[in-house]
Amino acid sequence: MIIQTIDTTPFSGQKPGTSGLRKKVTEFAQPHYLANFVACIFAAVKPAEGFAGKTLVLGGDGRYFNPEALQIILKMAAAQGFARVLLAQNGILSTPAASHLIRLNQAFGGLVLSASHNEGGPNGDFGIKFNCANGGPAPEKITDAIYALTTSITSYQIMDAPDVDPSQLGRQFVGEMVVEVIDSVVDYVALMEQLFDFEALRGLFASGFTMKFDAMSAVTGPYAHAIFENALGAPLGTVLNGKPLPDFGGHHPDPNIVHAKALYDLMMSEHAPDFGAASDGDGDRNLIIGKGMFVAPSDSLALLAANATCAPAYAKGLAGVARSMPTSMAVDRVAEKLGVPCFETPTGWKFFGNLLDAGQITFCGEESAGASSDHIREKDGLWAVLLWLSILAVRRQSVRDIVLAHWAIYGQNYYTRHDYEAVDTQAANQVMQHIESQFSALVGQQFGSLTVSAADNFSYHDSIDGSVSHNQGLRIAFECGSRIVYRLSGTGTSGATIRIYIERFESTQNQARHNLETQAALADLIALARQFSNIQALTGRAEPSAIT
Ligand code: G16
Repeated sequence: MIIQTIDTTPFSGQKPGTSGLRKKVTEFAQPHYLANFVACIFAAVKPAEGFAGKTLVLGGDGRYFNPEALQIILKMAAAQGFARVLLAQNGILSTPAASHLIRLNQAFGGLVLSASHNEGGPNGDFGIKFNCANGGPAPEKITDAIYALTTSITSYQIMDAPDVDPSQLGRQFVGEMVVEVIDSVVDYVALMEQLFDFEALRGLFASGFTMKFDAMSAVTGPYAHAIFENALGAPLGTVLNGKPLPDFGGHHPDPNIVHAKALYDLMMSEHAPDFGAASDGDGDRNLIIGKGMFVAPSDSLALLAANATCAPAYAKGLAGVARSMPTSMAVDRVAEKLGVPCFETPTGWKFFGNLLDAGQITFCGEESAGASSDHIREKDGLWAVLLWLSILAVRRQSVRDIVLAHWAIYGQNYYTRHDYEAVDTQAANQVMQHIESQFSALVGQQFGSLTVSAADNFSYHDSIDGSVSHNQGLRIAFECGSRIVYRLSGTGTSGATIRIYIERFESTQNQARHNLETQAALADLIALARQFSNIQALTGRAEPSAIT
């Protein structure tokens, strides 16, 4: 087989965002576009001794352009001298399963082809991210190096070889490189069996407990069938939309109450099962809904931490917890009560990696519907569902009762996120500048019953590797513990998305104010958030595009 050197030119805009590079399929499918980026990844991470003897894990969420991308990457990996690629059968590999496979096989790293919860199909989004040997997303120093290389690349190498058949389990070759096609579900299920008491969970389902899990025609379908219906004995039909489709059946594989509306409506109806859950395109996010009770991701993280000992893997308790900065502070109160540290990191799972590797935290999570533990280095949708089931199996209460009991002990953090999507990038930057320019004037000012106590642009100092990440979101804090946070999304593919996160704390003393309608409970802060940002005048948007 011959290694070809292909001349190319740098493409502008190949800058990795919060989680790898995400662009429209039409952009990725341009000649050399994907290859350029992959070449820059390999160049950025190549060790001095090269890739000889090393293993790469490869797969994705099955979205449009995955099959073509797999073949390109396999031939480029062979040209780079990798010894072996572990390829998920048919390319179907969830992000958490990829993280596990990398760790289990002591691989050099992995490439995951996914744009997560973004829409798929020929006009939808595609994405690619590199995960390191610890199983976690590449840290900023690597993504910065990749970006720098994309601005100067002039050629890449690729093996001139026939395509691999990703449906055939077993060994194939690209040149001298072994391609081992594996069933990625098996190892993941084995890991979940180590963490959770499957016997107890089988008992829960045997007792008549009912559940619906919406796989959203995305990657978790095969994993969910194997775990819930095969291993735990839940009836067939427990898993909805369980077949991964390249266009996710035309739906947006984002597990929130907007895009998983059918599940939400079912859970709010009189036919609701005991428990409802969903996961996203690549299986790292989770949605949890009880009968008549949606559980906000920030609350879910706090509840999982408070009840962690319900699962055997966490019976000894937690070393510490971490949350991304815009995530509500509900988990902070749990950490305080448990007497363990709580870390505040920037948005993006990569920032949890060092804390997990150093054993300083056991659980971490984000408002964007991600939660996980130290079992891997990614967020894990099915893990969150299994931990919830473990809690329900031990406590034998409804989700609603568990949430209400939690608020009675810890108080309640009312929380909402208002997204302004596809805003003109320049206008979005103006909004951020406008907010920041008022910081010194705002501190100490009173607005009705709310007094601003602090305002800053969040910088994160990583205590493990000493790195500092600036510009991670604008925070305005109030004396009563309420907050407004502004951030520009790092995962969108059209224009800019402004996210406004709003939070108010009601203490346990104030039971009368518990369980109010969220938007009503936050109305004064929402009005202030719009006033401080001047968002309507600067962007022309009177209302957000999405409220979650
Ligand atoms: C990715 C990251 C998450 C992060 C989210 C934020 O999620 O993996 O850690 O919270 O992006 O997105 P944004 O920058 O748009 O607010 P995912 O599930 O898309 O990979």
